[in-house]
Amino acid sequence: MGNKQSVFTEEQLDEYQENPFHQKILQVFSEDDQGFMTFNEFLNMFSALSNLASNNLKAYYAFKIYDFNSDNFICQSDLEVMLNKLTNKELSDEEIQLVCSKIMEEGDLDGDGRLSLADFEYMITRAPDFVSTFHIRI
Ligand SMILES: [Ca+2]
Ligand SMILES: [Ca+2]
Repeated sequence: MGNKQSVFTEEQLDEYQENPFHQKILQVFSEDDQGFMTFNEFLNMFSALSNLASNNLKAYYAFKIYDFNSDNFICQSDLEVMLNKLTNKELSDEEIQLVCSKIMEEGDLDGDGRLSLADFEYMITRAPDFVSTFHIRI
């Protein structure tokens, strides 16, 4: 028993490690490709994921995280990756396609077949549940 203090409670640590997105999260919040974080990046991550973060900030980081191929758009393939991770591949291909086209229908305002950050922010403002649970659901 020293004076060492962990930033996490054990429970938070478990939740973090089991989070299927944690690789991608590290990539978003870390400037180097290896996924190592500086202390400041680490603080940024936790402020973005906390309940105190503004909705815009959460939307921004959620967008970066869901943009798996990092082309600054969330397209069909990003959505497929996201849904597969979120559901542990329990959805059939048809179901995935259905959900993807639903999301595009809702969110793709300019009709170019992919979600820009602006499309995504607008979609989120209409789904406040998404934002309020972002710190868990990513
Ligand atoms: Ca993308
Ligand atoms: Ca669009």
